[in-house]
Amino acid sequence: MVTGDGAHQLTFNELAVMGRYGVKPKIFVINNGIYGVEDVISERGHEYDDLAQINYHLLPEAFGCKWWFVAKVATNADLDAALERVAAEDTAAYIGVMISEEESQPMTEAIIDNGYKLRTPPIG
Ligand SMILES: Cc1ncc(C[n+]2csc(CCOP(=O)(O)OP(=O)(O)O)c2C)c(N)n1
Ligand SMILES: [Mg+2]
Repeated sequence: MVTGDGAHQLTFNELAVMGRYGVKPKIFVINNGIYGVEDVISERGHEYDDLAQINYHLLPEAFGCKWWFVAKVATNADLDAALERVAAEDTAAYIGVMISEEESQPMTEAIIDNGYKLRTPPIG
């Protein structure tokens, strides 16, 4: 499963169920620190789109997921190393992938501006 940090903040309680039943998922949490899609549907830079910073890779243990391979990665080399382990081992894996806010939005500011303005009726 690949999830964003904002989406995962609504769902990570399910880790406890995974721990309880001993399932072995491979989970990647793409952590850009924001509810990024809001850039496109409202506008950039609202504080309410900033997310609480969680050390996601510590969650599996807290939720009773024993023996999971966990990692927090911030470089391509570290991600590659984690992926190699995930591929090689028959284990549950949970990888927090740090991405900078600037790098996480594939659209230009001009396109985002245009997008949200089209959806926002003018006032008055
Ligand atoms: C089942 C469901 N619940 C809630 C939402 C509302 N929702 C839309 S985007 C989003 C999360 C966006 O933030 P993130 O996962 O960090 O992704 P980013 O845009 O930063 O890549 C959520 C929870 C949804 N789309 N579907
Ligand atoms: Mg996000």
